[in-house]
Amino acid sequence: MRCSYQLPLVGILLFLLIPSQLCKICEVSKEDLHLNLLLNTMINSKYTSETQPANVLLSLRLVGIHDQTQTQRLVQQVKNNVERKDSNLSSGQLAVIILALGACHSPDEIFTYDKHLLSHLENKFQEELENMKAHDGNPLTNFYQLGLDVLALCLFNGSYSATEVAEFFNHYKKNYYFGGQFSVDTGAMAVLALTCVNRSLTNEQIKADKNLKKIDELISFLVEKILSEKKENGLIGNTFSTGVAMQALFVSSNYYNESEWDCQQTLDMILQEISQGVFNNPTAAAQILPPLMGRTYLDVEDCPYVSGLDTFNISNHVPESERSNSSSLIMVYYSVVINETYSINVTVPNGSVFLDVMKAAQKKNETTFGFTMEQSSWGPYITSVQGLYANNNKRTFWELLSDGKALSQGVGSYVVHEEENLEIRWSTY
Ligand code: B12
Ligand SMILES: *[C@@H]1O[C@H](CO)[C@@H](O)[C@H](O)[C@H]1NC(C)=O
Ligand SMILES: *[C@@H]1O[C@H](CO)[C@@H](O)[C@H](O)[C@H]1NC(C)=O
Ligand SMILES: *[C@@H]1O[C@H](CO)[C@@H](O)[C@H](O)[C@H]1NC(C)=O
Ligand SMILES: *[C@@H]1O[C@H](CO)[C@@H](O)[C@H](O)[C@H]1NC(C)=O
Ligand SMILES: *[C@@H]1O[C@H](CO)[C@@H](O)[C@H](O)[C@H]1NC(C)=O
Ligand SMILES: *[C@@H]1O[C@H](CO)[C@@H](O)[C@H](O)[C@H]1NC(C)=O
Ligand SMILES: *[C@@H]1O[C@H](CO)[C@@H](O)[C@H](O)[C@H]1NC(C)=O
Ligand SMILES: *[C@@H]1O[C@H](CO)[C@@H](O)[C@H](O)[C@H]1NC(C)=O
Ligand SMILES: *[C@@H]1O[C@H](CO)[C@@H](O)[C@H](O)[C@H]1NC(C)=O
Ligand SMILES: *[C@@H]1O[C@H](CO)[C@@H](O)[C@H](O)[C@H]1NC(C)=O
Repeated sequence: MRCSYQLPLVGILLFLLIPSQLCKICEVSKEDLHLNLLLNTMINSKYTSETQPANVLLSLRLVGIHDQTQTQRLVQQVKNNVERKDSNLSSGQLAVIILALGACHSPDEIFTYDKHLLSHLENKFQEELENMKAHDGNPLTNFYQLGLDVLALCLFNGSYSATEVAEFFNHYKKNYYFGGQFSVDTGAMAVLALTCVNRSLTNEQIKADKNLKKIDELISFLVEKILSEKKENGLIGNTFSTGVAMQALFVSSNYYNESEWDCQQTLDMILQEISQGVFNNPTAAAQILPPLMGRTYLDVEDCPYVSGLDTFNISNHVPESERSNSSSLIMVYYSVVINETYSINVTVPNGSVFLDVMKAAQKKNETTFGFTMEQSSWGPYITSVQGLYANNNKRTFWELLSDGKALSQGVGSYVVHEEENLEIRWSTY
């Protein structure tokens, strides 16, 4: 059971009556210095993709940190992007934008785009479902984005069919898995979306709704899966899925026993990772901040005012990734694996990232090592190598590995080591 500070007075009185051990408070105080690090990354990073400012805006608003200058800057960037990219936005990108513009906006601020953007999202969500019917259950994007879609439609009163949601989220369970491995991020986003749908169905008092039962069972299944991905050290899935997993567990506490999750341990582990600079990407930082402060994406209409940005000690330096500045060179092995393996040895400055290795190889042989990429909220994403493109309808992608093990970071962040065996492999998920 989660106690939240935003409860009305009655809630606070109840809280005082409940024996304290029943109430798992798992959040950091706003004086915690880790927050400075996250905020610095969120605010001072140079954004390289459309969805980064939207993720940052959503995060700041949810946790109740307000700063007029920053908010205006972010809102403007988000709106510019919508206008520029409009029809090219994926469903989930549009959903994040709607969440960001709509969450906790002040009463004097008109949420101008609401109707237009929502109907746009309704269409995009339908296109995802159509694609699933036509392509063996594969959405245009992925189930994480379908979760975001339903969440935004549900929270802002867009129209969607609860029957379709119950049906599709249940029937095509393969979408919760990548390469046989349960995707915690995906399952947790679905729990948030389904919980919203559950609440609105329950509010509308369609108690006998058969969808409720299906949704209830599905949440239960997903929560169990998420908890089964809990690691010894407290992380759930990996470092980057833990935030959204925490959110899912906050809102679904009547689906598991208190003894099944030590929230404090998870929190401590995350704080340790923050100190080590692991959350140095604005999207990563934006995703972890709300759960650290006990907030979830379902709280968009229930916004506290915590403080202004000026109470935090944020430098105005662009956070630098800790790249070694030495002029020493290192040699790494690099292979492109399709049906055949194409190998090369390349020499790069110490401190280089995977992408630098790919560029060096490409320079040596464009035909064999040529590649394309797209900017995304997590940095550069590899879309093709040797002209062979990843395809969501076929569930194909370019997988990154080191010494045969899949990496948990992308080409723009992963720092390579001397004599490391790097590989980019044509795979299915
Ligand atoms: C779906 C998904 C995938 C799909 C993407 C294709 C598809 N069908 O959509 C698949 C399974 C192919 C995939 C691959 C990879 N992924 Co992935 N993926 C996700 C997931 C669950 C959702 C992404 C999404 O749609 N976001 C919402 C939309 C609105 O934002 P977006 O920026 O427009 O989304 C795009 C990018 O996120 C991009 N993308 C997906 N994964 C990754 C990873 C990196 C490093 C980058 C730069 C981009 C990227 O695909 C999205 C659709 O176009 C996220 C979880 C999360 N918390 O975001 C993990 C996540 C982003 N992936 C991750 C990783 C590590 C990878 C891989 C590097 C794994 C590997 N060893 O090969 C590869 C990417 C390699 C490459 N080619 O560059 C990590 C990134 C962590 C980090 N610090 O960088 C995450 C956070 C999962 C995790 N918890 O570890 N992924
Ligand atoms: C949409 O994307 C396509 C291909 O990626 C590009 O050619 C086109 O210019 C884009 N349109 C807009 C409005 O950005
Ligand atoms: C959605 O509808 C509910 C009930 O009709 C209402 O309480 C809520 O304020 C609405 N939310 C938005 C964002 O319009
Ligand atoms: C979902 O709905 C069921 C039945 O109305 C209810 O028992 C359950 O508590 C709800 N779950 C959440 C997370 O709201
Ligand atoms: C919680 O534990 C009790 C007894 O230990 C058990 O009966 C119950 O099924 C458990 N609930 C869940 C959701 O696991
Ligand atoms: C703010 O942080 C910097 C280092 O990041 C430190 O040197 C400085 O003392 C801090 N100031 C306050 C008021 O805490
Ligand atoms: C590369 O840099 C790291 C520290 O950044 C150092 O530990 C390592 O010894 C360096 N390797 C070489 C070969 O210079
Ligand atoms: C890093 O290298 C740049 C240029 O090569 C130099 O200007 C800078 O002073 C170096 N920084 C450190 C900390 O060595
Ligand atoms: C890999 O080899 C198989 C069997 O020879 C073939 O069917 C397939 O098209 C090849 N894949 C690629 C990407 O070349
Ligand atoms: C790369 O270097 C290793 C050891 O230095 C050598 O065994 C291997 O044959 C080289 N590979 C290529 C493709 O040059
Ligand atoms: C690139 O590699 C291919 C074999 O993978 C080879 O046939 C070709 O000659 C190479 N080109 C150059 C410029 O080295």
